[in-house]
Amino acid sequence: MKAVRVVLILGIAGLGFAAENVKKRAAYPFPGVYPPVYTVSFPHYLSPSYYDAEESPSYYTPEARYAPYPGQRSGYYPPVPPPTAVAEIRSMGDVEGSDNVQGYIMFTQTVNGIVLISGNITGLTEGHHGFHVHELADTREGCKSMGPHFNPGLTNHGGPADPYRHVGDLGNIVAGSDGTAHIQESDHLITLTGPNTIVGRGIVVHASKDDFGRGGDKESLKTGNAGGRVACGVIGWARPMPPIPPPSPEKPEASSNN
Ligand SMILES: [Cu+2]
Ligand SMILES: [Zn+2]
Repeated sequence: MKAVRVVLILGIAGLGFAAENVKKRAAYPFPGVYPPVYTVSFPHYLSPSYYDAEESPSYYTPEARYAPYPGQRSGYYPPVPPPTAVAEIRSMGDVEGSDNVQGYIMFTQTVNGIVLISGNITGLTEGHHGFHVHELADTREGCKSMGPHFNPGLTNHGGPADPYRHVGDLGNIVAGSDGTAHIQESDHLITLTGPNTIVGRGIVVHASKDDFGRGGDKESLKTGNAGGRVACGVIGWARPMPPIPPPSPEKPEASSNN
């Protein structure tokens, strides 16, 4: 009787493990395409400094509680900082003559899921440069160890506005005659939270213009023929930037008097 009970308990435990594995497989349909990161949580909520008004004044002033993030309606929102990431862009010597390429790129995820991308990259040649999130943050052999474009959906390469594209396809950045690209854009497909997060992956600036998969050859559907990797950076968590002030300085006390 005792033996039967032990077998039963082991059997139930075994079923539990099996169910756990099935769940992981179901949530992650393409094992091997990217590293097995099953849960990625936004760590700022866990950090005491984000709940300390001295350390992080912008989120805990009364004004901040009523300051909507871009795309929000006005009204009360809990003072939660937006997920924010940063990548320090540096040349890794993959392409000759690119040693001076450098800059920072900030990513801020808004409440409607749009990610704002901003920053400046200097030291570029004038013109268009392909700009992508790549699968890995590995720089052991320079930018080329960052692997292919981040592509959890196993699609062809495309432009940022295309319905089918790699998640990492952010298009081109454009450097002026001074070699500086000013980046101020948004993207609907990359995210900082959830299974398709770009945090912990790499961002690459290429030597040539990305043709958005319209080059008519095989390479175009993989890389957009964007050429060598002039610079790259690791995308990691950053301290959130102060919220954007609301369009009108209305406060709840003022509106309750009406
Ligand atoms: Cu790329
Ligand atoms: Zn791509």
